[in-house]
Amino acid sequence: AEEIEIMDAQTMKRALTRITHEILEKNDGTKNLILVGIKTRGIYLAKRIAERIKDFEGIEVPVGELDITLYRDDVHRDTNENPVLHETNIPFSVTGKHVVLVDDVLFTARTIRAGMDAVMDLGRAKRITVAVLIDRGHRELPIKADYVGKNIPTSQAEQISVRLDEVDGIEKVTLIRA
Ligand code: 3GP
Ligand code: 5GP
Ligand code: MG
Repeated sequence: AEEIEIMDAQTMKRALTRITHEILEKNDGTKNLILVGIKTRGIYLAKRIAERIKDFEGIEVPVGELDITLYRDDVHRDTNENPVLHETNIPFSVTGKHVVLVDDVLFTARTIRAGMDAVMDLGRAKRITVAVLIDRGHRELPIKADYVGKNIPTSQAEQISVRLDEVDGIEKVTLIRA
């Protein structure tokens, strides 16, 4: 398989810094802002955005976590994938808040949809938006990202690998071609 580098540590850092500024700009600061990371890497990205907000504004924004994984009855990644919510760790009220859902890669958007459902079950958020490091296309639902690190048009067969220091000990985004 062929692996092509898309982002390195510095471009990832700049993208997250830009996304942070965009969130603060659209939200008019940190008031009523909440970040919710989706399972492994989305959680670390949400924490990094919160760190930057602390640096820029001196305010600590709450970070919640959602564990949503796809249920597969087939080893082959294809259809028959349904997101299942395993755990919700959002120990604060979402009512009246602007909730930013954070994930590493946006693909079909079925995971984001499940995340929206989970947040809406907790209360009436004023607004829910979506931030992702990579948008690889192939949406299967009418959902878009509000904040995007990088758009990478992919084929169905291609895969994006997102590696983060906290999980992988390296900072790198690559495109993997089978
Ligand atoms: P993450 O937990 O960091 O988001 O979806 C579970 C994991 O599988 C994800 O890690 C993601 O990195 C990895 N993954 C890679 N390619 C795909 C894909 O095309 N679909 C899904 N569902 N997961 C993928
Ligand atoms: P969805 O299809 O629901 O948008 O994405 C399903 C889950 O798999 C999400 O958590 C998303 O981040 C992850 N995902 C989808 N495609 C890729 C990919 O190409 N690479 C990586 N690393 N994660 C992916
Ligand atoms: Mg993900």
